[in-house]
Amino acid sequence: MHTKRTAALLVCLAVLLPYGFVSATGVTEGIDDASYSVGVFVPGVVDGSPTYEMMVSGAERAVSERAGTSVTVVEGGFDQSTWEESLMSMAASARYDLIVTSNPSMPEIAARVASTFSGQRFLVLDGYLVGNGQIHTVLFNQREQAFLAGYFAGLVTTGALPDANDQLAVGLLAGQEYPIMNDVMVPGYELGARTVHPGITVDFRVLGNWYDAGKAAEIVADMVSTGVDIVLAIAGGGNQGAIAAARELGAYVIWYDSSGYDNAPGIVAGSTLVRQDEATYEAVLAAIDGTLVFGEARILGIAEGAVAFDNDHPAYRRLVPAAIRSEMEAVLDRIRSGDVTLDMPVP
Ligand code: RBF
Repeated sequence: MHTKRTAALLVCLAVLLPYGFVSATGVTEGIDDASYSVGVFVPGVVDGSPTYEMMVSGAERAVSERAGTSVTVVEGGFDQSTWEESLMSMAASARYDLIVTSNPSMPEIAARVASTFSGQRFLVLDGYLVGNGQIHTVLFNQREQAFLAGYFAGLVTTGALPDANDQLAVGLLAGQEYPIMNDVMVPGYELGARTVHPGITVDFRVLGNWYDAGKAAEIVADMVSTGVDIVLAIAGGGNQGAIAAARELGAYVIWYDSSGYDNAPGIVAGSTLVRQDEATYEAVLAAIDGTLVFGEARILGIAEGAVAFDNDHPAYRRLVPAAIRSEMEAVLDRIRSGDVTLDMPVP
């Protein structure tokens, strides 16, 4: 029990504590011994990766709305073999009430760390794990999302835009292969494109990392030289290379997770959306307020407003004719009404 003297001392300390604090591993905003401390572990780097940018902004927004809470962002870098050790160190520090992270490989890694540190709780976005009482996961319906991208690619390659050629080939550039990419996203993209025209082929290429824009540009240039006129870019920092090649060679790019038109108006022709910022914001607030259910795994899609196609941006409206914009609206309605069903397989 606190005496009056220790209570007075605590008030003094709270007043004296510095606001804003830079650690060796990341940037902390707010006071260091906050009543609720959130650690964001980025498996990669934030800059250039839409899902990570949204995770960080969502966590920051949640913390800004609850007095006495703080957030620390730790970038794990591109050497995936070090991620588990970094996450172990974060848990071992006992600094974080909640560790937030994102990508389909993280639930398994978080589960191993959780079994070592039984008091540590995790929120994993863009991943799926049900029944672990220390972990809450939120996955987006990537079959719906990839289908929307493929449908738009199909409309473009069949002649919707001026730089489309007369071949029925569309591209997908991925940073690396992983089960959801190979089993859900590539087939979802293909299904979307072939719903527009059954003769469309998908040229699927793998960059081999999430940062090399130079190599991405070479790969996309090669795709374009074989007849591809639109490429879905899911390659983190590599996406900038896809844009550069498309600009030089007269092709188009589809952005995947956040609105991408401002990256290259007229080149980024379409953009699917996932509301990872909202999902992170809401789940972190719930965790702070004590209402987030650990052990639960959610899948959010078009019906929940968590997956969408950005058909409002001025650059999109300028480039894409009204008839094609209407076709995108119509396919979204068909999915919403259940006329087209694209269930996300449970990983
Ligand atoms: N997406 C990125 O944009 N940047 C990354 O650095 C990144 N790293 C990933 C690492 C692994 C091991 C896996 C499985 C996926 C990664 N992704 C990355 C893909 C990301 O989780 C998501 O599937 C795509 O961004 C599409 O939403």
